Amino acid sequence: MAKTDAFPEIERELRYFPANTNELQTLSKDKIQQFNDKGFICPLDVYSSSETKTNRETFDKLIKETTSKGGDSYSINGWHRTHSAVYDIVTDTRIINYVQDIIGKNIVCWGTHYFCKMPNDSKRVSWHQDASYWPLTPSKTVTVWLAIDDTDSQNGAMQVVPGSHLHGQIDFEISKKEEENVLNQTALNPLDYGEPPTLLEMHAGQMSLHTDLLLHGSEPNRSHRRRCGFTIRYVPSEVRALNGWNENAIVCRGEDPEGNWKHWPRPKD
Ligand SMILES: O=C(O)CCC(=O)C(=O)O
Repeated sequence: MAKTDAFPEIERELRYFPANTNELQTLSKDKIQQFNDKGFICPLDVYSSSETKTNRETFDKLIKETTSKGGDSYSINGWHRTHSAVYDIVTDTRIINYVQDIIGKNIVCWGTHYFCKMPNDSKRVSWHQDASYWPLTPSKTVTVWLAIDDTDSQNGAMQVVPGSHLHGQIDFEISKKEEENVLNQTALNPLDYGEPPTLLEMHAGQMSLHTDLLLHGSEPNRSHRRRCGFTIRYVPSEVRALNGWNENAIVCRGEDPEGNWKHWPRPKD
């Protein structure tokens, strides 16, 4: 049965709020226009090749740690609070400069999640809107998807439906088991809501930005190469989190004058 709201008990404002920052740090006006029209920007350069190697080594350590505790390649969720190497990516000035151009100066990171498709991983991420999963209001989260490995059509790069963020909450159903969905929602008729899908191919060290109502997903990894992406969720501090979703935050730049978020310092590891 189609659903329109995963949290009917709380009132959320789910619509697209265009980026309109005055003093741009890094992005051009054209890029901001593209973000407002299409809902994403890709690719953007961040890390050098030696830094990318370090990011990969960090992830290799994290995956060892999680698998030793019974986790898998999708279990590293929210480790920015406990692991300094992850905290350092989340607060990297180059990433925050891009994010500031979209959401302004008071920047809070409330969540992170590595989506790692191992070689020949049969799982997909079905078409979905992020905001649909989150008890946050208003819907102003921007996601950084940082490529830890190269990502392309063969190893299950993320795809987006450009323009779909302008349609508010789109109906979805709870995914069927045979979909092998990493998450649990599947948007209905996704291709009716925008331009034909665009594949976000990137080299390791590059990143994309997408807004939380943009339809996106990814196919299984049909290659012998790993495809790991690190997602970082940022909001302007005025966004409110319900059901305790404000507990794992880092104020990455500026302040949180309303005290909406519980702020964590850099962990000592
Ligand atoms: O990495 C993927 O394939 C999907 C990531 C995703 O769904 C997200 O960033 O919200």
